[in-house]
Amino acid sequence: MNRVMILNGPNLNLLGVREPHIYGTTTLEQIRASCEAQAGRAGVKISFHQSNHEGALVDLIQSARQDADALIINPAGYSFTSIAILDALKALGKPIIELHISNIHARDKYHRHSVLSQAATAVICGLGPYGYVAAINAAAELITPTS
Ligand code: CA2
Repeated sequence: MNRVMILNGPNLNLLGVREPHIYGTTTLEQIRASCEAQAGRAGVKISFHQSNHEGALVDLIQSARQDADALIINPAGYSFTSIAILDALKALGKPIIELHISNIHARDKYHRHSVLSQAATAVICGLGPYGYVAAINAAAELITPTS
């Protein structure tokens, strides 16, 4: 079965708890549950992670070279700063979907330009928690194209 690693960056453990006007009321645990359900429908196996630490995210991206067939990453605040995560993504050699819950292009100037998008196969933003469901379908399609 194809394997999709889902990575969540700093502060996403606070989803549903703080700033619901921006990030909504859905918790990361609820998102994990919807990812598990969608993985079953899409016929892929997922691993789901969250870390507040840049190096831990780099380690997980490196492990995806052996442990995954595609990567979905919501890099959160590291989207706008992390050359270390960019380098790890560039070395992955597998489909990468960069995901944001909010529409980063409609945000303030600090949240508009992701330095990681150049390494992504595709970028999904602004769909809310449904973006994770869409990203799992897209990852399955990128691993095994149906058309
Ligand atoms: O929309 C997204 O998914 C973001 O990646 C979330 C990041 C933000 O820096 C990006 O611009 C867009 C921030 C995640 C912080 O999550 C929080 C959740 C609740 C309360 C506080 C922060």
